[in-house]
Amino acid sequence: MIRAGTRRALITGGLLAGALAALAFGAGARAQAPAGTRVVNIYNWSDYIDPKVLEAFTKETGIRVVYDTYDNNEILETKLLAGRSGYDVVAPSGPFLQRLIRAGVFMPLDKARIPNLVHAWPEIAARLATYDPGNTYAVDYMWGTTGLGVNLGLVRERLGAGQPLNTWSLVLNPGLIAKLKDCGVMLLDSPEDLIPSMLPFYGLKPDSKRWDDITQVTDALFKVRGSVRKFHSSEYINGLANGDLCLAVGYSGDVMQARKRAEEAKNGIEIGYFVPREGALMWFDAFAIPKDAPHAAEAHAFLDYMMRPEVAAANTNFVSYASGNGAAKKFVKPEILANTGIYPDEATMQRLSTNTAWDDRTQRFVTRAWTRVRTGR
Ligand code: N2P
Repeated sequence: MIRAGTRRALITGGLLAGALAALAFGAGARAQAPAGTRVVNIYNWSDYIDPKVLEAFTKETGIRVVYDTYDNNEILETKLLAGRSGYDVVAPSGPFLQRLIRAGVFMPLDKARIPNLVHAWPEIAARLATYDPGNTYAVDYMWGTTGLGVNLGLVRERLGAGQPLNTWSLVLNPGLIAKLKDCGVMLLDSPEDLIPSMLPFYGLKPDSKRWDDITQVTDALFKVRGSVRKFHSSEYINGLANGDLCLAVGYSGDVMQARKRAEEAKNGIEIGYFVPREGALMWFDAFAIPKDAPHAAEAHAFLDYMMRPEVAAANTNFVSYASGNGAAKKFVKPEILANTGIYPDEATMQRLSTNTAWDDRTQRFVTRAWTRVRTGR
C-alpha cells in the first residue's frame, strides 16, 4: 500500500543546518551531529507531543532530538521490519507492538535506567501486558479511543436534530452518509482501527479474526466509499477545524485538537467527539526501543524523561490524549481530566474493547480487502 512518507518534524538544539545538509544528500539521510554530541532519533505519531518538552529535554541533558513522524502503524512496521531504521524510540499501537515483539524487533527495556517507570499507571500497564507480557519491551505513552468527530452545525443541518450522533450508522448507513457527502467525510486509513471498531455494529466480537466477520465491515465500507472524500489518518484535524469536513472517523485526541484549533480560530465551528453506543476501540501507543537502535543509552534517558509526571502531563495537556502515566493525573488540566472523550468514565469504558494482532494470513486478507475499500478495485 502506498502511504505518505515520513515527515521530519523537528530537530532540537540547533541541528537544523546539519539536517538540511543531510537531506540534500538524499532522502532519509540522517542528520549528522557534530562529533561528541549526543543524539536520540525519535519516530512518533504526528500531532502527539508538546514540542517544548523536546527542547527542555535537550536543554537539561544535552541530548539532541531528531524527531520524525508517521500517521499510521503500517509505515512504522515496514521500516522496523526492514531493519536499520536508525530510530532509537518508536511508538507502535498494541497489536503492532505485539507482532513486532514476536518478530524480534525490540530490545528489552533496561528498567534500572528508567526509574520513572514507577509512575506508570498500573491499570494501563496491565492492559498493555496483553501485547507485551510482563511489560518487558514497552511502556505506554498515550491511550485513547477511535470514534466520530462531528461538525455539529453542518451535520445537524443535514440529518436533523433528532438523529443521534453517537452511532456508527452515520458512516455505515448508506442513506445517512450520503447526506453528508457534500460537507466532507474522511475516514482513517487504518483497517486495524475501523474493523474492530465497527464489528460491534453488526453484533460481532470486536476482536473477531473470522474472515466472514471482517468482510461484513469491509463490504459495508465498500458500499459507502462513494460518500467518503478521503481515507487519511491525520489530515482530518485541520479539515474538521476549518469546516472542510463535517464527519471524520478519527482518534479521540486528534478530534479534541481540531476542536481546540476551531476555538482558537474563533470561526464559530463546533466540533463534537462521540464514542459510538454500539461499541468502540480503545488503543494503547507504547514507547519501545529497536534492538539495533544506534543510541540506546539516550533512548533510555529519553523514556525516563518522558515518564516524569510533570512532563507526561505537559504532553497530555498539549495533545489532549490520556497519558499512560498515572502520577501525571495531578498535573493534567482539570478540564482535560473531566473530559470523558479523553479520560472515559465508567459508562463509556463499558462500551470500549481492545484488539489483538491478526496472524500473517489474516493481515494479508485484510490488506487486500482494505485496498479494495480505498481504491474501489
Ligand atoms: C496521533 C494519533 C495517535 C493515535 N495523532 C493512534 N493510535
